Amino acid sequence: MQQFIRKRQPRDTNIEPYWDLIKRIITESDLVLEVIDARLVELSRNEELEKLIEEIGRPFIFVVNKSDLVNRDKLGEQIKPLLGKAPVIFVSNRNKMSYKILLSEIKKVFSEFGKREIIERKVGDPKVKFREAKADIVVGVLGYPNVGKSSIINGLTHKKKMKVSKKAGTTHGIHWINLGDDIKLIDSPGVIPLNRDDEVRYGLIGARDNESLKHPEVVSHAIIKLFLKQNKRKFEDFYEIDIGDEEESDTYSIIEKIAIKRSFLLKGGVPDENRANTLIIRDWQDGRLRL
Ligand SMILES: Nc1nc2c(ncn2[C@@H]2O[C@H](COP(=O)(O)OP(=O)(O)OP(=O)(O)O)[C@@H](O)[C@H]2O)c(=O)[nH]1
Ligand SMILES: [Mg+2]
Repeated sequence: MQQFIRKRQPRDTNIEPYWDLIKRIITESDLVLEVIDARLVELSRNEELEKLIEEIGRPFIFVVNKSDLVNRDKLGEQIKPLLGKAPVIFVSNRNKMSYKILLSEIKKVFSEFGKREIIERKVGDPKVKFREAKADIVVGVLGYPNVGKSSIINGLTHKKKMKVSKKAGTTHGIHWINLGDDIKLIDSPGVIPLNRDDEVRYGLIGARDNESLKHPEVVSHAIIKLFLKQNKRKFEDFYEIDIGDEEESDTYSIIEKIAIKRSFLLKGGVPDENRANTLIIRDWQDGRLRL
């Protein structure tokens, strides 16, 4: 029996505390911002998180970040599944106005049920542990790693309060940040559990960079597929290649073309696909390659 207990799957021990942390942040919050990557609306939202927010009984807003990296027309189509569940606000760190719109949406949510009511509800809620949380309106910011949670907090407060970087896992622990006199924001590490084997999601969101991906080629193929489906022309222009009338699934020959175009060649003139894969992932994750 003892042995059986010791043999517990490592996944169990990793995932459960993550959900505990998320639950705690939601419970402390009066409103939750679910931050999503505009390029990958479906992949970067988490319906389990939304269910939990609803169960705990808090309103939330979909904050579709990095919207500068996506063509506006395409975005309208992508966010359709979100409509009707919660308000959807587009933001970008290239557009300061977008944070003002987000702030007015946050205030609108509160004006609907009033600050007093929030405070009364919290004082009576034994699960809300922080005294400061009881006295303020608290907005929890949640989302996958690297979607831009800390950037949004900096944008809302007009200050570089939180460290931002292109490396996933920048924020550690919970941080309380003042926004004006009566709103507190909670920045969180991107701890929404991902399936460990879900390399594509990790890679596309940028939650794992090229060096830490086990199979970068799978991710670069997924990026190409995304463009073949949504904006083939943009991909062709970016890499100055002609994909032609080839089968949509023939991502290998596309990678080969990129390698040749960039003169990524191995001995004997063989295209260096690995180098091309790395290039595509970096261009995508750093936001140079846009949908
Ligand atoms: N193009 C573009 N890049 C953005 C935007 N917002 C954030 N980024 C970039 O995305 C990367 C991640 O941003 P962070 O704010 O650190 O993301 P996070 O969700 O706090 O990440 P973790 O703390 O690691 O979970 C950084 O390189 C930012 O510069 C945006 O609106 N547009
Ligand atoms: Mg962060």
